[in-house]
Amino acid sequence: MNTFEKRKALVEAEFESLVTRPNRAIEGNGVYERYENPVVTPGMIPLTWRYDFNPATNPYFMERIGVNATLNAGAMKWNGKYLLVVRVEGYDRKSFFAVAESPNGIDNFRFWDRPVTLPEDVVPATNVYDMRLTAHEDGYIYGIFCAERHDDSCPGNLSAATATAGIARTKDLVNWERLPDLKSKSQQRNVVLHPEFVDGKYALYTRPQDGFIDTGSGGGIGWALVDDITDAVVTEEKIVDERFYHTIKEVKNGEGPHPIKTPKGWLHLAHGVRATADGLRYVLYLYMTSLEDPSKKIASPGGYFMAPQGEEYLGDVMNVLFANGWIADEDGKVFIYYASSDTRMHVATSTIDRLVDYCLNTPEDKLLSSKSVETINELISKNEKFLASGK
Ligand code: M1P
Repeated sequence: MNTFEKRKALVEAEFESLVTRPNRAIEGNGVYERYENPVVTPGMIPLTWRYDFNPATNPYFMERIGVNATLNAGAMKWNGKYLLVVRVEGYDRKSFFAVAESPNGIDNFRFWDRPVTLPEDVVPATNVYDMRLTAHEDGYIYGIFCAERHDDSCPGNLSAATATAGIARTKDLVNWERLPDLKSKSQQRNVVLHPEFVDGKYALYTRPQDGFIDTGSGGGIGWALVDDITDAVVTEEKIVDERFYHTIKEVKNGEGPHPIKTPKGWLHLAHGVRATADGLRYVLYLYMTSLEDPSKKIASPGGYFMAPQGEEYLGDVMNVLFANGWIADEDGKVFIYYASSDTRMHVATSTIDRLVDYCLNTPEDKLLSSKSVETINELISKNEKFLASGK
């Protein structure tokens, strides 16, 4: 065997063993189970996207196009399969979207033949990422994502950028129609389309921010009603889930995937960010809003729901969990897809019942250490009474 054949055989065998590696649940805290292996990694990107298979033009069977990270995936069930619309980031730092499909939601994810070809808006975006998928009751599947461009009002500053919500829609996840980017008085990232009309309008979870990174005066996760999704304009924005001093979401927060409708309210997954001496820390948290008014918060469990653990701490941007995709099955099982440290995708599983129980029975953050002690003492007293009763 020559070099080309030897390397090709080796690379193909490694790829196949990675893609078909079975995954196993790890017992957790009762709220959810993590899994042993990540579900999508750069090594699972199809070899035909990365290698030139012609020995005449690639005699060493070298990788020609590298993928740095597979992260922040939108998710949905489609024709009985679990689909992720993964943010794939090349060695060139450009992100794009690609669909990966699994028969069971926990392993055997394989990418479709080609990445998503997304039409541009009038002004092309330098980078696109973090798509939230919504199968809306109007019959379309929407993908809302961040469209990033250089901020040309700062010509001397190569790092000045703007974040806008890009909007595209599809009926088959292959052919995408690009709609104009969301118009809003502030920059926007983490914009998510609610799956139902509200008062006959499209409803968006927003994240107003003063700058590209800084949310500044943008008080948290917002809510805006839009008349026409083909020319979406935010006129009024109210804050649904606000930020607070000395909490997991002191610096910023953002809606994850669109909320899941449950008999007790809309169940939301979001990320919260706080500053540490070592940089920003991103964790996941849950909250619930009312079925009658999805912009009205009815449950706010204190603290984080999931935070980085073990190898999840390590990656391009350390100490980050970020989720913009989850799938609720008909039997109530929930697949939570999250990325760790902007590098790879994982899954955790739970059920709607357990997540709602978590939201309704986890004490709220009462914003003072003394109140946290009071809350713990209440649980201890309740337990002492119950255990003494001998039941
Ligand atoms: O690096 C962590 C995350 O930072 C941004 O999220 P946010 O706008 O909430 O700060 C995004 O760039 C996201 O893609 C990234 O994972």
